[in-house]
Amino acid sequence: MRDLDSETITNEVIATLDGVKDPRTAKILEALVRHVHAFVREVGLTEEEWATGIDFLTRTGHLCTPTRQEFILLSDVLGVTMLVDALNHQRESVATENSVLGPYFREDRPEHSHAADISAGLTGVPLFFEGLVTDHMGEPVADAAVDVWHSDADGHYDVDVPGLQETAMRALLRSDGEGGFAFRSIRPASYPIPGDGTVGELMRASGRSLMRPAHVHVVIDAPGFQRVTTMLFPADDPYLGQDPVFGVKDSLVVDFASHEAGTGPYSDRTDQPYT
Ligand code: MBD
Ligand code: FE
Repeated sequence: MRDLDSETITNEVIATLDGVKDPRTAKILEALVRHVHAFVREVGLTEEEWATGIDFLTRTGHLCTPTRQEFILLSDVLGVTMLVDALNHQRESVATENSVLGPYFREDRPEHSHAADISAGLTGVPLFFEGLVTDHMGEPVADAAVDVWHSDADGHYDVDVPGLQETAMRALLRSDGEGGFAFRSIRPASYPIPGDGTVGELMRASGRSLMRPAHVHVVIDAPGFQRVTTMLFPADDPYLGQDPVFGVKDSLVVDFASHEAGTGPYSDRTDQPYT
């Protein structure tokens, strides 16, 4: 009989990783085993507690569907998403900073033309959104794929708007010859992250608020460039200082300027006028 003390178990599991061919995979798996074992040892995990943990993760997985991504949300509220970002992106870069992708990106988003109204007729404060895609020397990048998505005035993404069947407030745009892109929509509001799943249980158990500051998601992709996954926040939002997913960075907080009715950018557009 071998002596099954706790260190022996850890070492035996790590020894099984000898057959892993790829050195990077071997390193990741070994560290994973060491840290998970150290965690179990440190807290003296009981059998009942581990069963609770497995049940929590199982239910998290069951919540993941094409329109709901509870594991991404879990990564977000545990700060893992922003930790991975911090490790992989240099702060001194002139490039737009990254933020979280979040659980509401959808592959099946419609393509829209420059300055199109993507609100699908939902009511709210009209929003005009313009951006410029450049390289780090400031040269325009034409024909970049620009994904945008955001919530409505109640904080609902299209999939959560009661009674809405259509896709709304999300679009795939292309930057024009000057690197510019634009869309019209309605202004998003601050809102709670989904609290009806396992992440909600975790947040309530730790007394944390679910409220996120309002934001517009932007993901920009162009051949030969690193993807930018980011979002912009209005500077007057009351929740900027307590984002439950740690996605707010100073450089991503911008002025959402107000305009007199009929005087804002693209207010001369008559193809899909606001009412
Ligand atoms: C969101 O809308 C979001 O952007 C993130 C990161 C998490 C939950 C809801
Ligand atoms: Fe979001």
